[in-house]
Amino acid sequence: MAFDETGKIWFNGEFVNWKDANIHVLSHVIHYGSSVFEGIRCYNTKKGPAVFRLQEHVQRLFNSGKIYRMDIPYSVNEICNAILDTIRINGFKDCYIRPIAFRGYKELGVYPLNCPLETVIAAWEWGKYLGEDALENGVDLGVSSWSRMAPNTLPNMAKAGANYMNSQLAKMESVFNGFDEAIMLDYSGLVSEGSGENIFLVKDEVIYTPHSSLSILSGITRDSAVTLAKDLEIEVKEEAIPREMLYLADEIFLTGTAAEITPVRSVDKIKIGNGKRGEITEKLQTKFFNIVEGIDEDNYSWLTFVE
Ligand code: PPE
Repeated sequence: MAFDETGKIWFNGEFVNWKDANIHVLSHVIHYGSSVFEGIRCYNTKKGPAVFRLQEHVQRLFNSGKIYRMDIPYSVNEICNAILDTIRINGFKDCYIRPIAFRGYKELGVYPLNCPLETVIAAWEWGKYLGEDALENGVDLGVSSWSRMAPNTLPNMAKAGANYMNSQLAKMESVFNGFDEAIMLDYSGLVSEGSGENIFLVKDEVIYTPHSSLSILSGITRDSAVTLAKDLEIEVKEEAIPREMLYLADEIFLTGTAAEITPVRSVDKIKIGNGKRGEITEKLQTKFFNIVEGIDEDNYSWLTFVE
């Protein structure tokens, strides 16, 4: 989907025109992938636009920065407010927000600390991540031949730009093989996550998802799905999941800010359950969308209203 280039982007504390939000080709980030970022959604609820779990996303941005010794020169609150300002100035109701902090232009060489740290917030309207009918009919997954980064290589808990080179390899492979999305295993062969989503499976009414030491990003939608499931009195187990457990699941779904809660209908061309969106998946989806659309009460204070 092409960008609408008429909007404004927050660039180190000032709003600039979309087309003026540029950096030099010798910026550190371009050569070495030195960035940390977030993806956040704003929903047009019945009571006006509201950002989903704003504080948690911004806190994760700072956590990612901390891992890479990036001192973001703003407070969490300042970035939260800048995000709300970015939505307001662009007049968005429904949008995807991309805050990013990166090492800028000064010198090259792996050692990054002499380069300035730049902070940017952009927003645009981003529809359904895995296609229009994915939320209803589900997607087809392929287990990737690329593993997720091993624990002592790149930290999976940081949402860093460089991690997405791994994601791109897996995503391209899956698309060339005719799948919608890739699922990656960790270095030891256990189920980890998608190129841009966490994964859940349902077996005999119990929900399973890989625990945090299985090379996953600790997804905020993942946390939301766990919370909603527990409230619906469905048992949730965070544990190690062998690949073959995917094939035997009654239901599988993916979670992510962009992907929201997306059902999975097959893995490696093996039909999951009856090949349609499962009952528990649908229950969680309905609850999730009812909250972000402002139909159900936001009992968890997940929404920050833009007005
Ligand atoms: N794992 C990965 C690797 C990942 O990129 C995401 C989000 C998640 C899990 C889910 O995290 P959360 O959004 O907090 O529930 N991926 C973001 C980027 C997608 C993109 O293509 O860019 C997103 O969904 O915003």
